[in-house]
Amino acid sequence: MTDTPFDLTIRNGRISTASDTFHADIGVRDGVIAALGPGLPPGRRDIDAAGRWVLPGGIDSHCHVEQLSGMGIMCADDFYSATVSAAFGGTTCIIPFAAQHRGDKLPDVVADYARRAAEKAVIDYGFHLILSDPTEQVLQRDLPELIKNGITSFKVFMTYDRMKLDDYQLLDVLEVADREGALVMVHAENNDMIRWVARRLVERGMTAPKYHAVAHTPLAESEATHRAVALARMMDVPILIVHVAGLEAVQVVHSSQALGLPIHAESCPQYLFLEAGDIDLPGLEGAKYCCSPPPRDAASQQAVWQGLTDGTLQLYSSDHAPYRYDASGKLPKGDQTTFKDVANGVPGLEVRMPLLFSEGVLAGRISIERFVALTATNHARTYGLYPRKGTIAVGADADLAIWNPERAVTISTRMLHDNVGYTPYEGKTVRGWPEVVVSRGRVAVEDGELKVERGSGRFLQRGTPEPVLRQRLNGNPNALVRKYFTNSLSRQG
Ligand code: DUC
Ligand code: ZN
Ligand code: ZN
Repeated sequence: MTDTPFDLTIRNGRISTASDTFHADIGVRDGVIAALGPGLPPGRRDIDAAGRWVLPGGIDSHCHVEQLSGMGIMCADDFYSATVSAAFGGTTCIIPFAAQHRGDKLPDVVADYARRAAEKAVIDYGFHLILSDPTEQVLQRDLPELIKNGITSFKVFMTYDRMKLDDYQLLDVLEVADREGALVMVHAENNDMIRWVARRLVERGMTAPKYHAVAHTPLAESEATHRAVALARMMDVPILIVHVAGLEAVQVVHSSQALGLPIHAESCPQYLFLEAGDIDLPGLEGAKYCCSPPPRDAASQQAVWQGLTDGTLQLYSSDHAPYRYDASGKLPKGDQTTFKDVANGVPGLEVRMPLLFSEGVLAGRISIERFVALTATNHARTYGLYPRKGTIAVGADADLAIWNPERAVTISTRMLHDNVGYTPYEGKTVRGWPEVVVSRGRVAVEDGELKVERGSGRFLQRGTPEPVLRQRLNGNPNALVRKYFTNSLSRQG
């Protein structure tokens, strides 16, 4: 078999991309898809995918790994456990955050995350920034430099006392993103509405985890979403609203898009499969389900399904924010922990794709092509990785997941590979599972075993996000800020 042109051939699979489904073989050489078609010659390694669906490996563009939260709590997953867990769930690329806390020097923050990821990651990864301290140094020197080095997106918070930017700072950040060619991701919740309600709840002894969902009222989300849209509109720059949870927030995004505004949005499994009622458990158990925004009600779940189906929401990410149900994470004050102290976030890296495959595709809510778009292709396009990642095409990285659509799996903490110690989806049975996962041509997961080495994942320098490129073509030269303060939409990125 020494004269074979391929290191790996995957034959007889049913392949889906974001636009097409067809039967073909895939020939892989040097980590890249080298051929696609019927009857390819055998590879040094041959995988028969008859009866299986061969899909692009997932890209999870919103997850928190080895990151200190705004409250100073370290995530339970490091770059090894997080990337192993991702791979077992069919994800071959992640974009977690390098998080700046106030006073941190941005280049040092990035260097620190880069070093830890390079030592441990088993699949490819990029970074977004989290900006909490947009000083002149950050805005004028650090961000332009980091964007040139392939970190072309950053998240900003409208809530959390220690992370939030005020509207003036948000405008500064949007201006830099526009000038330098980056995409701003917005956590849209009104800090003062949440603080005001939370304080009164605590004063009245209503401290159980379920009150987290009361304090984080859907109005705080929809108000901030609306304000973020207005700020982006004034600056005429695209933004991406992350983790959209509530019906009204979906409506704000939808109506902005109907006006032709470049508003992009993401949602997550917890807003499809959990409800606020899940937080209402005895004792502090509900802390396991506390995330921000919190899961809402059936009408909001339905709105999120609709948004994912009709294109209002382009991305489906895990927002994996892993905290153990103990003093290291969810319960920093033991049995005295109030909902205000609980570390915000739920795990989901490994089950993100199986949940949507089962409840979206096999249950008939979305097509397989839409599944691919929502879990892989749109992430690559949105964050400057396309067409290297996120599709099955000659020349693309061979990042693939071979799904058995017949296999039923009952989700349990025991079978997962993260370090969280619980899953919000314990006991839920899904149909369909990614049995073989290929990362840059290397079989990463097979027969329930990890086949790749710690530290073998690679950092991805990302290009200019497509929303930014589109805005340069379609932006409004008469938008207030463009008309008076900038000359052109066609800047270098
Ligand atoms: N926002 C996130 O994106 N993840 C976890 C917590 C939060 O507030
Ligand atoms: Zn957030
Ligand atoms: Zn998050």
